[in-house]
Amino acid sequence: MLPDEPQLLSQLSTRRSFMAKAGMLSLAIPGVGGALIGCADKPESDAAGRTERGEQERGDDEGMHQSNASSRLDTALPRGARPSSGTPPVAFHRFSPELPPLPTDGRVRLNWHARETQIRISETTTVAAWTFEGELPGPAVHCRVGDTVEFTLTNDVDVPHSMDFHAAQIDPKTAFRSVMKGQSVSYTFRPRFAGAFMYHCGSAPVLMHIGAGMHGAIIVQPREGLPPAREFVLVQQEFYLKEERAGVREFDFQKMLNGLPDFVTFNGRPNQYVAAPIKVKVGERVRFWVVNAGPSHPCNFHVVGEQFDTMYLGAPPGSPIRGVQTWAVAPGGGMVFDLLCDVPGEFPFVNHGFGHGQKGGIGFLVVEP
Ligand SMILES: [Cu+2]
Repeated sequence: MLPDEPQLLSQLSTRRSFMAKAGMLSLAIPGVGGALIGCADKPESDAAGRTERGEQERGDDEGMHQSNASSRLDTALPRGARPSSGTPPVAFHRFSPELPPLPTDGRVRLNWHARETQIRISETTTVAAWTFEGELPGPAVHCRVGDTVEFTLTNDVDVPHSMDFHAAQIDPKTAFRSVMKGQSVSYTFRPRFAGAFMYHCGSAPVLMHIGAGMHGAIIVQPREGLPPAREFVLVQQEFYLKEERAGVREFDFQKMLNGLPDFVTFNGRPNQYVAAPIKVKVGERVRFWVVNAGPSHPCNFHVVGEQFDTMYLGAPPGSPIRGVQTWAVAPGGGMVFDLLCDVPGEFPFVNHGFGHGQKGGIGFLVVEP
């Protein structure tokens, strides 16, 4: 239960409590909740003026930039994202699993915003999400080993946020630091290894920021390429939600700690690829880039009626193993799964930890003749 605002204002005694209250008060102000501009698989391209690895910052400093490890600004966050007044929910839409195209010039320019967005994840459920670019999961990023990723995060809301790319090797204290409302952090990196990598907000408590929606996938192709395939990105996420209030369900930090999710999803909507399957043609090779955003449970990836022709333990095309039935993708991890669709039919892809498959971690791959 949240205290009323006069009570809040009487308690603005420390920076920590100030951040708690500011975060909650802001959500009652129309417009602060964040407008949607999200697009699931279309990175923006207007960042400019970057220098080299993680050394640049923008915006008002005032000692508010802190590494996540030492940040004490974020301890209010277990209260969760509240429904924001005046901001209509984002209508239900299928999250495209298609891998977006590679950049043509070896550079990916991402100018992203941290926003609070109400997102309808099923016919009956709208969640108050914390997002990158108003989407859940955030937009999929696609590049090659050695490409240059120029990234800027601007925080539009009062809760501090940050960005941690698992595909980067960079000083996290500088690059992955939290930024306050109206501030930005910029850094540049060049992925060293191919693979399916997670990105996420790393602000404390990380469990809340990942669990409330601030995560996604960066897919790094090897320079030498992989066999031609139909390529899809699946990000698994667990949802831990409070009861509905004013038509919206907030995220529940205590439930996250307890680890019994309400839903488990691929790309943020339970069962969405049951309702609208992924379709390919017989004879095609299908490649699933699977990232497990967690925050806490494995993704035991399996395709019913199929076997993985090849999967890669790391840095594809190195370390291939063949004939795999199921592989557990760890929270914070990602794996690449190839299968040859030489038999027509409807093939469920599931989290074979079936409690979680039952909670929404399932979809259909339809192989058409
Ligand atoms: Cu965050």
